[in-house]
Amino acid sequence: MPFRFVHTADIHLDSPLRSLALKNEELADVIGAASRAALTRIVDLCLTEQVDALLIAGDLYDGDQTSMKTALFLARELGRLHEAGIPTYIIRGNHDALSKITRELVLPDSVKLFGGRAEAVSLARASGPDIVIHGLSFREPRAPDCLLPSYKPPVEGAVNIGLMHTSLGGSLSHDPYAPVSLPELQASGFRYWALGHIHQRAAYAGTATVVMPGIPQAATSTRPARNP
Ligand SMILES: [Mn+2]
Repeated sequence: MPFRFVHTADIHLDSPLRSLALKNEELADVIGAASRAALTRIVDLCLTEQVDALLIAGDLYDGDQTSMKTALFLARELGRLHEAGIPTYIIRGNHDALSKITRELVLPDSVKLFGGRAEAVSLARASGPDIVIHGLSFREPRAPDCLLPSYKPPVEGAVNIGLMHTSLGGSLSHDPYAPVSLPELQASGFRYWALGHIHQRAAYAGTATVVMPGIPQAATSTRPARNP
């Protein structure tokens, strides 16, 4: 029995667009709604495809600008998955590390929000190998060190999937966020690394399939490129 999932990251739900909003209020409204539309369409996709899980690899929220309205919208959307029996796995990235609303909001039981200590969650399945999902959230917006050594080791005999928010190798002009190299991820014993942070899609085949899904909205990034 195949295990099928949707992996996304960097939704930046209700991210404010300050510079655009100053110039053209109408356009800012349209683009401002894009992050919500993206999440709704991701949930629709999960339902249509009847996947086994949704993975969100950080920056679901956009810091402390978001309100309870944002949180209620999120709870409603993830509630649609909950009703369909599809669990959601979430880690926090640099933009939602300190988000208060995710701490206060009661999400459906089927939503696993990983904390600042690594955890590995086993999925019971009727047939096929066990699936183990590993996650670790940013405790604070800065994460200058590699997080890989903090993850639990892969469970032998199971298919291990890791969620990580990382700038990967990064570039010298950017601050590193939980830097890690592709060879390190490939050698980790995990089967799939569900990454987030860089708003440009990239996928690397190998012993571990490593995927940076990019921002789920259309071409326009809502964040300055320097600090995704
Ligand atoms: Mn990020």
